[in-house]
Amino acid sequence: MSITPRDPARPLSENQHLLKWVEKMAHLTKPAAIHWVDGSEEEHAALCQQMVDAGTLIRLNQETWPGCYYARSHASDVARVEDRTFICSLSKDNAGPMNNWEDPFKMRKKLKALFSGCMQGRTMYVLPFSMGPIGSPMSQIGVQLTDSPYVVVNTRIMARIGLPVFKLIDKNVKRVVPCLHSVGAPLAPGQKDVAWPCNNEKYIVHFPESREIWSYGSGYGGNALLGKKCFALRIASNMARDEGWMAEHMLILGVENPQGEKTYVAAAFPSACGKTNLAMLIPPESFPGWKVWTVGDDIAWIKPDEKGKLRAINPEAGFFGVAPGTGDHTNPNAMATLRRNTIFTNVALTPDGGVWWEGMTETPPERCIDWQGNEWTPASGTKAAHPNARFTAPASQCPTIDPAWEDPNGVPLSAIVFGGRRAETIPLVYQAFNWSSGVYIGATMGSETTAAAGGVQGKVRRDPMAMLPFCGYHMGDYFRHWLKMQRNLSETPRIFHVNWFRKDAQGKFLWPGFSENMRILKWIVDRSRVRALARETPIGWMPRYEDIDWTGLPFAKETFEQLQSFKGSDWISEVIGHEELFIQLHDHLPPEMIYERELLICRLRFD
Ligand code: TSX
Ligand code: MN
Repeated sequence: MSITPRDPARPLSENQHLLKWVEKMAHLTKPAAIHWVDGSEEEHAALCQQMVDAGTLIRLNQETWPGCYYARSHASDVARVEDRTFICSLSKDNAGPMNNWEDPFKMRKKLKALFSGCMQGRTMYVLPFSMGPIGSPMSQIGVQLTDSPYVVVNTRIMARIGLPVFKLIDKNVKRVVPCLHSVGAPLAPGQKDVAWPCNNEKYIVHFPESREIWSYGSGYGGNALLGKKCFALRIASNMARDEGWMAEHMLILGVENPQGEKTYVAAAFPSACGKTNLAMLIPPESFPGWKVWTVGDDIAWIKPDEKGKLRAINPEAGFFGVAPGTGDHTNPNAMATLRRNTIFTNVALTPDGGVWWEGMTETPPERCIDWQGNEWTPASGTKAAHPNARFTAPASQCPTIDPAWEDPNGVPLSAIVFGGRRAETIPLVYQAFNWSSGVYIGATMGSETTAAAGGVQGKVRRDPMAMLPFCGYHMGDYFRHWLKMQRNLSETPRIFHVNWFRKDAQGKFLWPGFSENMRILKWIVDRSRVRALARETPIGWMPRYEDIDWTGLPFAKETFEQLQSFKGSDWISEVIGHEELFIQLHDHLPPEMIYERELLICRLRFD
């Protein structure tokens, strides 16, 4: 008996809104075929085979890299395009000064012209996805129409997709966020496709009031995997403000002590601070019985429960991590996670059908094919992998994945950590006095641009709560929302600031970082449980030398004191930097931010 394969053109939903929208968008974009994504293993295998045949994917050596594939993007399509990202709220004021804005009516007109016939010769996939565990009260649902099969197989890792989501949609309990995506490369009849179709003109557009996403011209990362930054941060931050919860650019981890007690911490860092490394931290050997569990590495949705305590879910199901710099020395858990069922993009390909990137091993391979498809040797003088090369890996494969990572009610949050890359001025760790001073610390956080990111080396860029590129409305209103959250809480998480990147006068890192960050995490966890173990300083609570567990690490008290030191004069310039940000936001800035700044100035001693 043979089983007839299902006809992918047959709708998998009976939801009339969805059916009508799909029809309307197909009429606009003119695809050659429509494929309703069921999320099955067979469908996944067929899509991968189709992309291997088309040259979009290379199947890696299945002995050494089971279930893994490799993709090279077009050289012009390698990262999110912030200058092409728009928040099209009805009023410009609502988008705020940190976002690009365009009149939604004008933008719709522009998009309709761009999307008109843009899927000709391609298949339009109807890809349903749940951000968060299927059916969790904290989850949200979207449907992405896309002409990129690469997006489909990546979203299968990054979100929950397919039949169970269509089932939810047919129950009609939650509003569906419509997401339209095209690589913007229609094919004329008989025209041969390229390995990575995309368009030079790119638009990543959000309509916050109608909760829609339209993305055109890119097939890469956050531009194309619309559930991630577009939905889970920019649209969700609007939903969260309206509904009394928070959509944050934060990792979530659980610290377990030798008594088996678990404390959950969320942390926001700008890029290039090692968020994924912290989420997967392995405690030093001198911390027997301590364990760090991973809940998520990028996004947290946080909501008060009926007792007034904050609980958090990771809306994602996978890690879309930066490959370069990830290795057995920096993050063995990430390395174990990506050993199978992973899609690699823009890394290098080794002769034995494996992958390599800078920082993966100490010694580079003798030769490989670089991310642009050229022969590469260590003598080439170029990077084998693109600095923004990525792995897309299932979170379930992480050795330290938290047993509660898919708990529909989330995990209870005891601490929130902000951080940045700062060679000077900012101590290794300090704790905010209270919620509003913590919001001030998050609002004013900044990070030094690294040469790798293409910026000027060493200039502080303010990145409030690491949300600068991801807040879907006015940053001043976002601070107000943070402050207001306290009113619905019986207990607020403690707020901290860390800086793993402080340097001495010779430019040497003062702090070993990585596993040793466990010592700081332990203090954070202790401080979240009890009020002892700290002293009050003008900028916040700080551990004394003896408040840190130094077991197994001979660490000089003088170095620690250097790490924790702060100079009034440095901090005055720092506060002037805060002021520059506030001026930009002035007409929406909550008064609390001004008062916190004034209090900070008054507490600082001028020297
Ligand atoms: O991820 C990092 N973390 C967090 C780890 C849990 N990185 C890498 C940042 C780039 C993404 C770090 N880099 C950290 C850190 O704590 N600290 C540093 C700086 C540093 C680099 C190297 C050494 C010490 C500090 N030492 C040696 O190389 C021997
Ligand atoms: Mn991120």
